[in-house]
Amino acid sequence: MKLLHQLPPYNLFGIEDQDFDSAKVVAIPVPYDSTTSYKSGSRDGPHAIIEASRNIELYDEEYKREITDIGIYTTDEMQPSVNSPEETINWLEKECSLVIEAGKIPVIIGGEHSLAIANIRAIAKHSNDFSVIHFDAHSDYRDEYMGSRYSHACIMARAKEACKSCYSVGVRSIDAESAKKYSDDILYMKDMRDLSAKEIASMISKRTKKNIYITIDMDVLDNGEMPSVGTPEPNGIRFAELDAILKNLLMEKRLVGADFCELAPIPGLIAPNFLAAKLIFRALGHAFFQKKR
Ligand SMILES: [Mn+2]
Repeated sequence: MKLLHQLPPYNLFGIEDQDFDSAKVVAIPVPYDSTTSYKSGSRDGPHAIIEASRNIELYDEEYKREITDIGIYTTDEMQPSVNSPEETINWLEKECSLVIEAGKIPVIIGGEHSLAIANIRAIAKHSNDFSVIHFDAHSDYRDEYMGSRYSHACIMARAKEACKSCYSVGVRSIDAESAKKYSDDILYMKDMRDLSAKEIASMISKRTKKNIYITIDMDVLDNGEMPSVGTPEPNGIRFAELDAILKNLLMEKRLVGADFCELAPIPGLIAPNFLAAKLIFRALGHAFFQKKR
């Protein structure tokens, strides 16, 4: 029964009567943070993002469209395995594959960043004609961390195995070995300071294919705007700048999948949760409402 006066349904952006068949995007929330190395709590990220997203306006004043026009379907929250991180990733990879086989774009709402591996693997199995664009304060190129190859500190090492073309943006924390090996595939924060969003987007664009997978660790953002992360690294990128980079990038590229990870909500502090929800809103708007160049 539908109430006469009811709150928006519990899904991304609180979309009424969401419909899988007509959806272009399928969001999978995964409350999982088993391998988090410093401060845990990103398992509460999906709930906080969905809660906040039910309270933002559906209308995008820039594109003069409602986000519902895209067709977004949110699944129930995926249950992580308590057996091993690898099993959680395998389970999620299967879910993402089902989304791809249905002809839709899988978007993971994290949860810790290692979840990205599942989505990247699923997409790579269907086609390897894409690049991974990775926004993160950390390089995440360690082969193994704290005994696991599926740690959130290893996601780019795993991503690189599935997809040869990877490019990281906003990095300001890296170990010596990774720096030696992977610096060609990294746009460091220190080198972005004097560039405009347009220039940054064009640098990324030149290094990547037409089809792109976007993985966003919330800690790429500056701690002032985004304090709700497990491993905060100072001197990050501003929301407005990231928004503009994504806009310019998605003017040219085609989005094949995405994840938004590592929001670890701080009780009582809701602004970062809204920021994360709005970032997803903007990213999807840029991907679907822009005239492609
Ligand atoms: Mn990070």
